[in-house]
Amino acid sequence: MGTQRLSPIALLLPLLFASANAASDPPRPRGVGPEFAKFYKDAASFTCISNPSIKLDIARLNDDYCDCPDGSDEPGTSACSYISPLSPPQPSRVKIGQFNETLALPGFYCKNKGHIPSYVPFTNVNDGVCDYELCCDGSEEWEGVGGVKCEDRCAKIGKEWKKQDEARQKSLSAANRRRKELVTEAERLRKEVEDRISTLQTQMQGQEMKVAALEKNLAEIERAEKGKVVRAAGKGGKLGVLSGLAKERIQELTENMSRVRGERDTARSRIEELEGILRRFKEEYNPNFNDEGVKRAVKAWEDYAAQERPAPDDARDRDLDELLKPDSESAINWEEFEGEEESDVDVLYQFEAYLPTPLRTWLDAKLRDLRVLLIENGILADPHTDTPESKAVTDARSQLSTATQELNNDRSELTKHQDDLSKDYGPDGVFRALKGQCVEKDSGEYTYEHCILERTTQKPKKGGGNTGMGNFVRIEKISVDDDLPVDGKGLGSGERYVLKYENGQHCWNGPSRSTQVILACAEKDEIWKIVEEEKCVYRMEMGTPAVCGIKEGEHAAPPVHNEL
Ligand code: MAN
Repeated sequence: MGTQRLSPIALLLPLLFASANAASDPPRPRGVGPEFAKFYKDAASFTCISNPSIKLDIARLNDDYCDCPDGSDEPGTSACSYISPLSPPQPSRVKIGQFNETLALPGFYCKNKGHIPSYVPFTNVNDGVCDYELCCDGSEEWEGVGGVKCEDRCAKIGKEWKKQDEARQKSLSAANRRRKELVTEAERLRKEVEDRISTLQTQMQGQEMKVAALEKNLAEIERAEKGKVVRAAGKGGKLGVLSGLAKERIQELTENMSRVRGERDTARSRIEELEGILRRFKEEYNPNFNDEGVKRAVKAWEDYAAQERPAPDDARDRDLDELLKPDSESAINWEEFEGEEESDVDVLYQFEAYLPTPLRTWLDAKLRDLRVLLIENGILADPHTDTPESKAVTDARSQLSTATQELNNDRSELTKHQDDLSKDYGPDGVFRALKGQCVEKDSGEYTYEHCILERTTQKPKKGGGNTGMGNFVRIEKISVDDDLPVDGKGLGSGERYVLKYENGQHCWNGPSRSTQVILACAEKDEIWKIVEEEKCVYRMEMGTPAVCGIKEGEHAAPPVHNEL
């Protein structure tokens, strides 16, 4: 079998279009492809392709003896197959006129009529094995070594290939369509972020103005509060102070009354208990024992019991209960008095009360300003230093703090979205549409999960905790050169996008786990293969339509099941 590492399809493809010209070419020596025909036109002699100084008699062409250093005199035999092959067979790489020890030709040319022409490595020529994968017409076994006879199977293989190719094209179109959808979706998501940014920016402008206004409002209220003349522990003016004191005193009295009532009740029940003891004593003592002390005690009890005593007044007790209730109807509504600024009497003696309202307001403001100025300059004592903040200030402060908090929330959301817009989401931002979608694959004792642009995880099938194999860090590109498996589910060769995941769970005696997910075009998202390349360093190969048709290369098309 071939020494070259390319798949049959890869070897066939370069010749797809060359075959169209083949019919018009003059007859060529055995094994020569149409693109090399020009070197073999002379009917009398042959000049080695890479060594024009070596000219041979035409009889030495395909005489099964290697004369040219580049093997070009043996296009139809394996005589020069020991020379390093061109890999991959690209005619453009032949450097004319320069001596080297590389074959000038990509291999033995099979016309493969009915299918696609192809080159077979020279080592395969006349080796007694039919290489139908590359040479469906069997022409590379022309000598019949060991009696081998390779029939022409191009019609059947070509038909099958065509079917496969159609499926491949269909799959490619589906993958490209899917990619287009993904790009559209990614654009929509990006637009959503952009829109949100502009909404937030407008919202923040308004919010900034609101915060500034509330700051001003708070400062003004605080300043105005400073200017208030009468302040004390209670709220409001003198009446407020009085009501504050009265409230405290009533509170104290109520508490004490409750306590005293409790003590009275305890004493009452003790007396009842003692009276009961004495009553039983009188009934049960033996009068025949002439005990003077006992007789005196019984007499004293009879005198005590005969005294008239007022019965407990239940109605009063009920009144007392009502009075002690905090929500009793007769309870005083202190708040009514707390808000009062000045008493009517105060107002009566206030000179400015007799002024017209506008003038009074103006004068009041001036007086307050003067008072604040005096306080701020230490000439008057600040009456507010040890008094609690007024409700007006507390409300203004809380409004400001709510508005500031809202502004800060908007600010951090804006930063998050702006950062997001500057992130790399791959070609055409396509991975934005796949972010957070998870794909799984079983492999060995684990199920592996890849949540796109988020994380990779190893989940033990037999139970136990999951292991983080890395969190998404960036997108990179690498060059790969792999054999493309028959089912096409592999990387092939060319530039490939890689999603890098790092800083996963720490590996005992090793690094933090990391994963690189190498992507190739496929009709749907699927993990093809997982390898632990080194301890805790993982490599996943994954197919996704997101990378289809981005880079011209062998793997621009998605894989199809290929049994050629
Ligand atoms: C677990 C898995 C393996 C890893 C070892 C390292 O068993 O995460 O992939 O090699 O830990 O101790």
